Amino acid sequence: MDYSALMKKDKYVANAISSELERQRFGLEMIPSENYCSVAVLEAMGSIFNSKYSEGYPGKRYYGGQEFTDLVETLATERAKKLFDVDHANVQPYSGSPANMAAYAALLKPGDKLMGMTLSHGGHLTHGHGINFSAQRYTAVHYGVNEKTHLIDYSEVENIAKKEKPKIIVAGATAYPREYDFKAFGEIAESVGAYLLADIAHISGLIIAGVHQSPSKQADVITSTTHKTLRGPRGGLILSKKEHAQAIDRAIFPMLQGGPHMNAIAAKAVCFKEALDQSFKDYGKQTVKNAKVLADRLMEQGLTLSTDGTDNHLILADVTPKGLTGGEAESVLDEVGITVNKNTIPFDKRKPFDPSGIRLGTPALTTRGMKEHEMEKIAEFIVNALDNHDNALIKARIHDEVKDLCAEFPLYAELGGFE
Ligand code: DSN
Repeated sequence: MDYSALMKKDKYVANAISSELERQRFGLEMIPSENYCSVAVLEAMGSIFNSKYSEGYPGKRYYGGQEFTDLVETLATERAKKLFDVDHANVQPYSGSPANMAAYAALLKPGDKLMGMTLSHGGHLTHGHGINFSAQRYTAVHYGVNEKTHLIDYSEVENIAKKEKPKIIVAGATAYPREYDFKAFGEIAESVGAYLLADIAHISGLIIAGVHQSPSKQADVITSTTHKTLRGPRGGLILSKKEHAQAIDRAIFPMLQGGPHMNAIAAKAVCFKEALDQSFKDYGKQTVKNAKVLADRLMEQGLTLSTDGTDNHLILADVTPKGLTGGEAESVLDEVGITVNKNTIPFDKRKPFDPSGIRLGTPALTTRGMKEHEMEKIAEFIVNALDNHDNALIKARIHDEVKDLCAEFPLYAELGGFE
């Protein structure tokens, strides 16, 4: 990509992008909801489709000049259906929260009961958190994880569902390190006459890779973002059974959104093409292998992990045994070029703004080409930095080692620089 026009027009923004590129190139990005999309995806995202309005759907738009928008939206939709083996796909959601909002709007009436995982155990704001539209427009009830194991206890989910009789059950989370049993969720939903919504935002890439089970047989509706393990542009996606197709499409447009972001849809089409390739399956498998090695090494070196490990791309670690809060650990790791996020751990005694844990993962590192050997090194960097959080010399040395490791796995070499 050539940034010459931007550099001429606005040096402040150009400098910010240039600095962010350096930060990404020479840091270890370990926030599990982040990834590096391809330059092809970036090119589609930054394309002239940005300018086009196209309210409606292919073949039925409210503006003229749609021959090429129809083409890319149809490509994206058909590829999404093939990838996830579903009847229907809507590629217009701006992101994951609007996708969930549309799924509820399609299936529920205001006041209906929605049952999702509680935020403090790993659920998402849109799964019925009190300050979110999902609890204000609907009646929210929750399930959580077991206090001892931190695992979803499906018999407990069933008991709550039987007692509460929700109209919809949401399966999915943002900080659950284990595989979901969608078959169990499906049976529970069916037994109480509820719809099942699978929010696979975090694990969609792992499902495509075949390392996690797909909810496509059980779920009425599936929502996802496209930028996490799926490694595409910022955006959302809704997949559904045929019988919900019309309600989903109407909920997105005209109920909740106006003009779809056609540049993002073009970029989603590219991302889905990449994900249909065998190399994406290999990527998903390696992401999980990497996370398992990282988890094992972190535990060997004294960190306590929620559920004692991981089945997916993410790890939830209690850092209080190292004498730090989650917020402090995030800052210490930032200082050595390792980016993670502070995170509540289930049954946390601390407050959400400075909880006991950190959440970290392997999607972005795996995209760079890092494997098990690098995960072992990174586990050492992390533990060493946390153990020596007040030793500036040791932290500076670790930061140098982080930069050296990053240099071995060049990022966005095709983008060049801002020279
Ligand atoms: N913000 C996302 C995450 O980090 O998991 C969830 O929407």
